Amino acid sequence: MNRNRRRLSIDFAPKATQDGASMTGILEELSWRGLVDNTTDEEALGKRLETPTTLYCGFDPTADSLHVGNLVPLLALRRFQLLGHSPIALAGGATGSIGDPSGKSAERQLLTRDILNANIAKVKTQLARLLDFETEVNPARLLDNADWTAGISYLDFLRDVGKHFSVNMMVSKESVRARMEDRETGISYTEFSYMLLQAFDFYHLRNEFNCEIQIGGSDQWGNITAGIELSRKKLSQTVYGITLPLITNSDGSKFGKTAAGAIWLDPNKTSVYRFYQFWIRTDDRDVLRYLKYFTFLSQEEIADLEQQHAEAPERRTAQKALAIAMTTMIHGQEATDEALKASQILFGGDLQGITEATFNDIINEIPSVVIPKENLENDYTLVDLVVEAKLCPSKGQARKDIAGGGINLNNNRQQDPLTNINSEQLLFGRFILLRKGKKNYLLASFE
Ligand code: 545
Repeated sequence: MNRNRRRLSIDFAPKATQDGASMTGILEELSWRGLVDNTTDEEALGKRLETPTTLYCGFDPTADSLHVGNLVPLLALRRFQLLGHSPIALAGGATGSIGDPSGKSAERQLLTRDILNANIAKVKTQLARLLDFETEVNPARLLDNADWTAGISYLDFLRDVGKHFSVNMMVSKESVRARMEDRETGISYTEFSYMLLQAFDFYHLRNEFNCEIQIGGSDQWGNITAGIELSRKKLSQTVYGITLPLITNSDGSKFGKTAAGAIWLDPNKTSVYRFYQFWIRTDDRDVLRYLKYFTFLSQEEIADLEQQHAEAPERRTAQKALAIAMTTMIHGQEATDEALKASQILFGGDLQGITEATFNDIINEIPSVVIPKENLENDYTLVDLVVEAKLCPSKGQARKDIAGGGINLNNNRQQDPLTNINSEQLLFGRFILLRKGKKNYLLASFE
């Protein structure tokens, strides 16, 4: 865990004390951030939260990485931890082998054992990175429900768990009802049974770890309340549920998805540069909401950004604060610095020190031309290049533009039309970034 500890990029607040005053507040904290969708028995829950408790949220390894949407409940676990509660991140080694029908309009494809195992390993690493496992009073735990489910026989499960559920109640749950109404797709017996597994987890965690609260997105309400029922029936214990809102963009599109697909936390799936760009491009109407949902900036800091945003939205101060906070949180300071630097490149910034991978992301956004590499062997000049790249219509015009200082090569201004172009100017052995005027970028790719 030591390695993970070092990767945490915000400091955890001083340890919470046992006195009520510093312990209240998580519900207020979540509320002002707009993070409470629904709770069971709010009054009793508020009371219970006056002293430290244990809570959990589950993540099924249905993919090999978490995406930005999954961050909301994961960061909520951390918000609880910062206020003195003990979070459990649960990786669904068992439930992931079935697949939650909640919010899904069609039956899932079962994953193979191999894929599942690979996914579990990766998801566990990501879960571990965002919580504090070292703090003394209320360290986080990472559990896998395969550890307590895999060994139970089918008969025992039906006798000890299934018997407590009425099918009548199960079919009335939103996740099942929606699929029953769509007779064409329907729902398999396997997915129908999913809520029993999640309910059993909550019961088990209550019993073994004194876990009293489960949180999740609003799609998890049915599964969470099933666990509350089971704990009441089998243990005569009261446990609670809190759901968080599912995030939607103001333009009605789905949060966290771009034309190129989901925004993943794994930098091999979504580069740090693209991750940074995703947050920078947040709509003006959404940015304050997202600062509250996702960052650990204080109420005052966000109020300050709100004011700056209202005064001069075109400066995108709020978007920048959001992008920096999120990229630093997930990828660390160094990678964020590179992403920031890379983001300046199409605004004339320095190319020094940019990695090839980042450069590849950037050039995706601009037009390019392919030029035969052999050209470089003969006395190839800047004039030849800008004409061949069709940045200027004729050699005469090219000479004029260059002499006038309007042409940049790899973001360096050129003034000599006869500048020799050779392999030394190539970035990553094949590229030259050309710019005419302030904004007209073009990539020359030598092949
Ligand atoms: C399993 C066993 C439990 C408790 C919970 C679960 C998982 C739960 C579920 N959750 C979703 C999920 O998505 C895939 C993660 C990618 C690796 O399916 N039945 O596992 C999402 N969850 C986070 C939020 C969610 C939910 O992880 O709750 O609402 C999305 O924001 O869809 O004992």
